[in-house]
Amino acid sequence: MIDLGGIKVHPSHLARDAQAALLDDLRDVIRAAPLFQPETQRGAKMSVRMTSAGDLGWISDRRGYRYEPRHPAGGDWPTIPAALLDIWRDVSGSDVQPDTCLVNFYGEGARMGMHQDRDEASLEHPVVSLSLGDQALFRVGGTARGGKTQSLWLSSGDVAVMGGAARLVYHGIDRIRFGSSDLLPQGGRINVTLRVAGR
Ligand code: MD3
Ligand code: FE
Repeated sequence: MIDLGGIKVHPSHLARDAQAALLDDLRDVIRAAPLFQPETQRGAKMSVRMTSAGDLGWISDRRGYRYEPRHPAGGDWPTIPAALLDIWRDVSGSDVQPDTCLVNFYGEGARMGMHQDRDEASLEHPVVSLSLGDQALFRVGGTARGGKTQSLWLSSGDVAVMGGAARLVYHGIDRIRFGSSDLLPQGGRINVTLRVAGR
């Protein structure tokens, strides 16, 4: 386990066969709730495509960021795959179940700027992240914008847990190494985050 400013990273938590099985589960999620490119309040499209599973899903549009009980095209979000709930049970240290699973897809050139995650109703629950596919350069700072940062390449099968003081650190994805993994036949990266958003 690697400690990156309070973020606990478990390298290769998932073996290749478990990664492939989860990818199949996520294909079912994406079939039921297609990926969309969220728009920021200022009207710019994010480069990452997203969808969600669970009782709530994260969306962003001209009205702002928030969790919603339905996909922007209408319809409930699909249920969170059981294999992801197993990972949450194994690493989160929380007895509350996650009610949302955000699926981020990074194609060639996609990135995510530095931000804090604070749209959840209570911020005492941890966030658990799983990386699948191409490697990504993850950057983490402190709880104030603009301070010192540390970087780490995240690889397919890595799991990270953001709890306690690390829950509110600034973080982002600077770039991916497109084509560095053969898990996704067309290349790209999927990151899934499990959260308690509604309580
Ligand atoms: C630190 N996702 O979905 S995962 C996000 O790889 C997000 O797609 C990135 O940032 C990705 O919000 C980074 C690692 C991560 C996820 C959530 C965090 C780090 C975090 C929440 C709080 C602090
Ligand atoms: Fe985040």
